[in-house]
Amino acid sequence: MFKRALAGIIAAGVILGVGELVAVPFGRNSSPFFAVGSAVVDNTPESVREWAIDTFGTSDKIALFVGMALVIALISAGAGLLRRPLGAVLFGVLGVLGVLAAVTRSTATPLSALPTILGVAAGIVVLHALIRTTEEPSEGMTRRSFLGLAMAAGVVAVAAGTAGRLISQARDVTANRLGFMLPTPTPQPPIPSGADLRIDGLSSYITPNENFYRIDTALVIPQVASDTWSLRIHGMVEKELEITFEDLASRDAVERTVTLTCVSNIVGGDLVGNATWIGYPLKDLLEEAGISDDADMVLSSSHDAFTAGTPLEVLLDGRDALLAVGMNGQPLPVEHGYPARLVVPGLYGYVSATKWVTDLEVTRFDKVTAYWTDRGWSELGPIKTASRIDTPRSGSAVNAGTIVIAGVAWKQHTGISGVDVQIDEGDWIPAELSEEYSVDTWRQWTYRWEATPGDHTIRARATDRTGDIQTSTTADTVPDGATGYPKVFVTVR
Ligand SMILES: Nc1nc2c(c(=O)[nH]1)N[C@H]1C(S)=C(S)[C@@H](COP(=O)(O)O)O[C@H]1N2
Ligand SMILES: [Mo]
Repeated sequence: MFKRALAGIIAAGVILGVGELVAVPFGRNSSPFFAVGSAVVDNTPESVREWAIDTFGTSDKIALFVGMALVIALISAGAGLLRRPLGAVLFGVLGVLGVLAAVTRSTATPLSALPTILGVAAGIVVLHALIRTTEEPSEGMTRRSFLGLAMAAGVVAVAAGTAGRLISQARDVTANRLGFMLPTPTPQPPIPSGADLRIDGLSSYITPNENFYRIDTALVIPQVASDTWSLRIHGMVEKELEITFEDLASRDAVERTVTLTCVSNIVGGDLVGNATWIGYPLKDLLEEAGISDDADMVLSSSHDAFTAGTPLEVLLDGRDALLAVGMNGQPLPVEHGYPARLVVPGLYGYVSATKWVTDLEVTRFDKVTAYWTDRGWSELGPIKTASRIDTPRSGSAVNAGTIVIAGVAWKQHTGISGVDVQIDEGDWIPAELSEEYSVDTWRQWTYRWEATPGDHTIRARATDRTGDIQTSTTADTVPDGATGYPKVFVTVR
């Protein structure tokens, strides 16, 4: 029993390992594991995705991989237990699903089927051989030969898988990125030191790249080299453009600090960050192509076929919507869209911040829908006024006396004019704000609280520059962003 289940699991390991190695020349999205994983991501019901992001946060991909490994182990153990040749048939059926997942990836070619086909063939041979050793012990096949064969197959699976991953990684764009020459931008006004209150436990005004949240649908980070990249601008335009880095070199780059926010950010969540981007004004590029008066949307697409629909109006109204190539003085980190992405102040990332961007189609909202709109999210995604309490942490115990409460607040492209703090059911008291740098970035705030012993609830709310107060009404992230007051619970001793 145990041996047969183990035989199934080892055979599955061989399928995945061989698949990973064969996938090397065909791109990593052709490996059965990643192809199926990406298909799962694209077809996950909204409620499950919500739950996964709430539960695992930015570790959602690791959670997916672990979950997939467990499901695969279970199914393949079952395949081992089945009467011959049913186990092989089950692997064959799973193979067909793997092939379907691989050839329907956006970057797929018919050859993307090969890793799964060869992997499954190898896996079935191994399964058959292992099970034979358990069935015919009298014909010279002993327990030892099961162990020997199992170990050999295990080694092949791990070696092939590791080699495949390592070679694929060696083909990545790390080296290309290191050689990327950032353009020298016209400097923006300096950020006043008062913009950053530097309080313990409070998010820094600028979010370092390595702490910047990452949200995307890419299981395998797209590897787009700067010398093969180009941006096509087409659709309802007078003349189609195809822009390369050579073309960009003769253009003036700008530098802009802009806060990005994810629509999946829950109240109090950390899917928000502020960076200084180097890039090229999108308005200039679009106007150069000549936009039709009938158009009202730009559908941006990425190398990995993510799409976002951005109102043209927003891209042309003079705000700092950028084709960004630099982030905090570095070329874009690969996971943040190297070599180029969009950054649009005032809109959630899912409708504006396309990473690894390669295509801008000038079109209409009544003609096309973007990736998340097809999955139940709102067509338009203006950022809602929000605040967050960074310190003290919820659930912490503090000593009575003066406690520094601090956090951030944002309403990009409108700006924040005030933040109030409430202790328990008391009055709302104005907090002190950091110096405002621009309406496109978040603002820090702080409040010194004379804390008395007991359990307390601290709430915060922001007011934007039009005088609108952040709403107390709680809303889920779907379809257009969570609302409600952030709160933390502290015990004062
Ligand atoms: N290619 C691609 N770009 C994408 C996404 C994606 O899934 N694929 N996700 C968007 C979303 S939902 C957000 S919030 C931002 C996040 O950008 P970051 O990962 O650099 O923080 O990227 C946007 N751009
Ligand atoms: Mo997002």
